[in-house]
Amino acid sequence: MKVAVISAAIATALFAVPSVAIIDTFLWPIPQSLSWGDGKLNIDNSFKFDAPNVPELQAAVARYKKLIWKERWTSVQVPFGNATTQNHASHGKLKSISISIKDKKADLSPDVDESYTIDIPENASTGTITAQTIWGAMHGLETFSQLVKATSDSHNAGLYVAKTPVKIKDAPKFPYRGIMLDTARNFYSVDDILRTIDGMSYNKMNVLHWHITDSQSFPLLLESVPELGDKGAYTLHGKRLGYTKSDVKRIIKYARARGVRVVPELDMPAHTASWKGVEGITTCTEQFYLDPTNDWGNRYANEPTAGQLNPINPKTYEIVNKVIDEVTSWFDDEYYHGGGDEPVNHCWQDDKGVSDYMQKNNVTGDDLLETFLNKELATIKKNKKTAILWEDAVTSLHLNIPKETILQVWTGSIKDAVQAGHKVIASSYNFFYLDCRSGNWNGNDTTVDEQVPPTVPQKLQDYINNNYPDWAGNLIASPNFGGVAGDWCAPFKSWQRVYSYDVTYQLTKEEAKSVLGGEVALWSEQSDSMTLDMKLWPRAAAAAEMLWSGRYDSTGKQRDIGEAMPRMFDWRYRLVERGLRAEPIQPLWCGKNPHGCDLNYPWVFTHPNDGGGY
Ligand SMILES: *[C@@H]1O[C@H](CO)[C@@H](O)[C@H](O)[C@H]1NC(C)=O
Ligand SMILES: *[C@@H]1O[C@H](CO)[C@@H](O)[C@H](O)[C@H]1NC(C)=O
Ligand SMILES: *[C@@H]1O[C@H](CO)[C@@H](O)[C@H](O)[C@H]1NC(C)=O
Ligand SMILES: CC(=O)N[C@H]1CO[C@H](CO)[C@@H](O)[C@@H]1O
Repeated sequence: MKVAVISAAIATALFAVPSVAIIDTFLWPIPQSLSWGDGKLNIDNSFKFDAPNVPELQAAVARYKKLIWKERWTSVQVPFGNATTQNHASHGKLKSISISIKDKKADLSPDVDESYTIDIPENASTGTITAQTIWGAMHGLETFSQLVKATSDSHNAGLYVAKTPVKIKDAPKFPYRGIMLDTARNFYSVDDILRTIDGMSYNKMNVLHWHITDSQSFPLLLESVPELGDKGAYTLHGKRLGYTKSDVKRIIKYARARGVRVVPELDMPAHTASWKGVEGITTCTEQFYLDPTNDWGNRYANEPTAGQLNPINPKTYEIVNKVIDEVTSWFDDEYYHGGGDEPVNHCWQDDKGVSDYMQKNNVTGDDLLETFLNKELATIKKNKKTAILWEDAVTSLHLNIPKETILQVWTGSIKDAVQAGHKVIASSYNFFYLDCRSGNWNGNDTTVDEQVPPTVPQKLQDYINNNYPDWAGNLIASPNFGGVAGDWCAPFKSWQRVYSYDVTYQLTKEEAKSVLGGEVALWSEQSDSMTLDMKLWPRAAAAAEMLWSGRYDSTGKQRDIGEAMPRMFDWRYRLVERGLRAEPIQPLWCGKNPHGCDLNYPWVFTHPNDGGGY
């Protein structure tokens, strides 16, 4: 028996030394510590999980039992490594996995223990999964499902566990591993959301941040203020696109059963034009979002249409309180997202009542925002929730906001937010915005209308020619003429870009403790049911590994995108097999020719057994 110890940590070093077994099992996200041999242990037809009788765990066990027999996975990524150390058949068959849990009652909370271990001896009829909580055991079940493969791709092929003995010890690097869905610009059906939750659980992601409402629509059909959904939800082909209380309950229950928490956001006080169901609580209501000068500084809103909650109208707070009371009663998670981003002062100044008030009381728009947010935060607190806000109020406006508020950082610096005393969720648009580079949603965008590249001004060309002759040839204007097509956050964030996000970059050890994790965001101006899976997967999976396994392994070494590549390649096909329309990330040829598509010569791994091509 040969045993290769592969914590992804030392993988590169190990792959370079002789007699390392074939790399033929691709796990995602990679466990913190993993050792395996080269045995091949068949799974008995009567295989079962023995698990404590906790309903959520029993349901998970039933799900995974079904999944492994249905999936019958054979890797798409061709194995590579040392062909002289072939896997060998183990003795006997695996008849069961016995699951033991320390604390069967632990609830799915923000600080729940999600660790687990897997132990499958070489010739054993029983393997084990141990975990502190059922939520950790669910992650163990997922990893186990990834270890299981089919002997061939025929419909009734037998199953086996590759590379026994397998020993895994795993726990997340960050407790908060999220996806944000925006259901207001365009709508996603309940099924879309449930399917997204499936994908999250496969990737060990645990928070669905549901940005439910925005200026364009208010799809939440609340019972305390029904006018909001009645007037604010879209209708399409005669059907109202809204979520009832029972839809919401169904989503939360489905998510919980898969170890995923659901955190709601009703963005305010900006992004609220859709609150038109209650008259008089918004200012600059339904104006065109720009003023006639097209000057961005004079805009009424960042996106159509304009409308922002009126911060001096008592009725506004009456409605806001009712809404928060009801929403917090539907969503049982400890966290509640209060929005708070992109306030536009012009929208308030445009209102006579508000501008008179500002003058009389000598207060600015920022002061009004501070007052509004503090009232909102008090209502969230009264409902016993921990509030999250977009960072803007603190990092760019320096408002006085309680330190207990978690900040979601999308444009500013994580360090600033941490140093201001807040816990942080990392969502930099430069790494984690999955909607970027879809072109412009503005109609009438004529900026792209250029038939030839713009020329470099002669003066500049001369200067470069004279002073930097080496560069002279590069000075033909960008091949990307026509610009970025109005897309503020282009380019597209490739899976490698997402993967490379180091959320504790330049933080001290102490500061790093304030980073709870991160969240990829899919804003939906140009996404709906038709594109959802493709925009999320597999890129959200890249974030999932960074957040679960860490950008650095336990030895402090930065994880290698080249090492992740074959695993990501195979994982994408596996997500497709599991029902997610994940986007391809390479030609199929690349997975069939391991490392044959790498950017650098020579290939990272020698490949005497690359399996040969097509
Ligand atoms: C493969 O393993 C054999 C036998 O252990 C060893 O002699 C050989 O050097 C290895 N080759 C590579 C490329 O690692
Ligand atoms: C497992 O079984 C195989 C095949 O019978 C044998 O070669 C190997 O030595 C066994 N390993 C252990 C740990 O018993
Ligand atoms: C208005 O407030 C500003 C900033 O707080 C202050 O500097 C200024 O003196 C105030 N003006 C009046 C008339 O109170
Ligand atoms: C129909 C319309 O509004 N067309 C305008 C689009 O924008 C360009 C300038 O960018 C105007 O010249 C068009 O009149």
